[in-house]
Amino acid sequence: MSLLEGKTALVTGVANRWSIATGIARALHAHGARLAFIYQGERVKDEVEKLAAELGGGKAYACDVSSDEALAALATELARDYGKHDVLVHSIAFVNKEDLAGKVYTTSRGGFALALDISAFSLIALTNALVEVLNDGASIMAMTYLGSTAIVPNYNVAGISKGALESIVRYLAYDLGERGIRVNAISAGPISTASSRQVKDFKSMLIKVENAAPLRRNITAADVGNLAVYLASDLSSAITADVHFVDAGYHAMGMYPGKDA
Ligand code: 0WD
Repeated sequence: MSLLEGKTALVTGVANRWSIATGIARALHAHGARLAFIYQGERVKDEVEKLAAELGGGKAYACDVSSDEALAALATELARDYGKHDVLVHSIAFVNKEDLAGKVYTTSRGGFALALDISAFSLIALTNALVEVLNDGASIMAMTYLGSTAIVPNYNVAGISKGALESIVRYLAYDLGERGIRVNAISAGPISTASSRQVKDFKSMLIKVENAAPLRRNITAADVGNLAVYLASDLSSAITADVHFVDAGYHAMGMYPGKDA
């Protein structure tokens, strides 16, 4: 029997076929999960609907996570079309491009609020909207990055929002633990996507990882998908409130030998 047979998963954050959420959706589908998707707006609707059709014919709902009305409508639609869900994948972030370069202290009040709202608070908002749609024993996972706890030049307010997101993961794990619902973060190494390419000098991050990580390689969205399957499955039934790295071991390095590291 497949690891995720009989489980239903809501996947957020698919923008196109390079999105990390696309890799996660493919892996969840391959292991037997039934999928539902949200998309932010018309710009990405076609891509998401195409992927949904390819991966089992699940539904795709328009939902901007900055809108409480849209989240409430989503909860109603999911309950109507699917009943309960077992997995929630949060793979959403947004930061103004001008805040992904230079000095953190130049971040505007508005840019900070926007980054934290979309990239961190949205996990609270999604959970609150969907709490009755989730089965007891469900698994929630959120995408994060090393820039939450370590300085990654240019990642800036994105890193600050990931710090908040990881803290939210721990508090939600406590809130929902009495229902057996687990909440974890996946800390992925850099992957070239529409979002990550907004970070100044992003390509140099890929070169550094390849040179310095214990596995001497970068990771793919499929690597993230494999970890997501484990976190979605009953194999991780006692695992919650933690940050799980899928970064070829880069986070464990304290000193980087070699001129390109
Ligand atoms: O190196 C990387 N790519 C890493 C990404 C390393 C480690 C973590 N992450 C995280 C990101 O911070 C994010 O949380 O993984 C998550 C997914 O990022 P991604 O796959 O790199 O980026 P992308 O393909 O752009 O998907 C993010 C999507 C948005 O894409 P666009 O390009 O359209 O902005 O998040 C969605 C949107 O589809 N999104 C929203 N969805 C609903 N409501 C909203 C919103 N308000 N804003 C963004």
